[in-house]
Amino acid sequence: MFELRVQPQEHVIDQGDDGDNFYVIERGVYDIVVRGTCVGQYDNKGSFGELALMYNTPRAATIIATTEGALWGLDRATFRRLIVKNNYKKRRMYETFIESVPLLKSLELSERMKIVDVLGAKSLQDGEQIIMQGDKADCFFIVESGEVKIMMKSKTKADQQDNTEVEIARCTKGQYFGELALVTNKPRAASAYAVGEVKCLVIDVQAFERLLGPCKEIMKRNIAHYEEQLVALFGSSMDLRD
Ligand code: 1OR
Ligand code: 1OR
Repeated sequence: MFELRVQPQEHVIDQGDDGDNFYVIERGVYDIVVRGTCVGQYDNKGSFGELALMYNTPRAATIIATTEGALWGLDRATFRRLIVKNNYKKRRMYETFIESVPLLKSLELSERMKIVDVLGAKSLQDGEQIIMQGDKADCFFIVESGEVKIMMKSKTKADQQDNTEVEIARCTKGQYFGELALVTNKPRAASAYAVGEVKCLVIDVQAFERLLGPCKEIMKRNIAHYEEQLVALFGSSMDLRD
């Protein structure tokens, strides 16, 4: 990889160009611009520029540095040698599992395979925290194996002594969590912990926006159920909406 320093307003990638490099962010904030509109941002972490190299397509977005920044670049040939081969393995490894995830049923096969291309895997030990209530959100999770416990403190009782975490839900194989903050653009509404050994698939917010649009209606319907249960548990649904 080679290091690249960038200045504010510098275009690292222009939409429509051919793909030359893939970039990993060391530092800096970068706007994601599609047809002149800013649709997202990378804030001091993440990577971009993989799509044109993976699928031999023109650059799908313009990436503009908004601060001084530093990037690590990987040239097209090296990227393809390392990543494309790895993606082939990943597709074979996760194909069956991804086909079994109820949330993703409404997608086309090719769309589900694109999800496989971008997903990361995370292994967790018993009791390990995966999400912390109140944190800023940058990814979405699907349980590959094991069980995840969702715990919540009431925000309206935040300054009271008895505000201990209560278990509100469990997620098992094939279920998802961490969508709420991404859909509502709010901090994490609850915490999540591994129960025993857990494997999760992780999708970053940009890929979530790009690939899971068709599944958002299903997620929103489930969020409506959260609100009903919140009223039953804490006596108000303020916590999710405010
Ligand atoms: P690329 O090689 O096409 C532009 O060059 C890069 O921007 C692209 O790879 C991705 O790494 C990154 N749509 C398209 N590209 C995106 C998006 C995106 N987000 C990041 N990139 N989104 C959908 C917009 C309608 C998601 C926006 C949050
Ligand atoms: P997030 O991004 O806010 C915490 O991070 C995740 O816990 C959240 O997304 C959901 O995926 C998950 N209320 C709020 N979040 C819940 C709930 C929930 N259940 C799971 N999560 N309720 C339980 C409904 C069975 C209602 C509150 C009592």
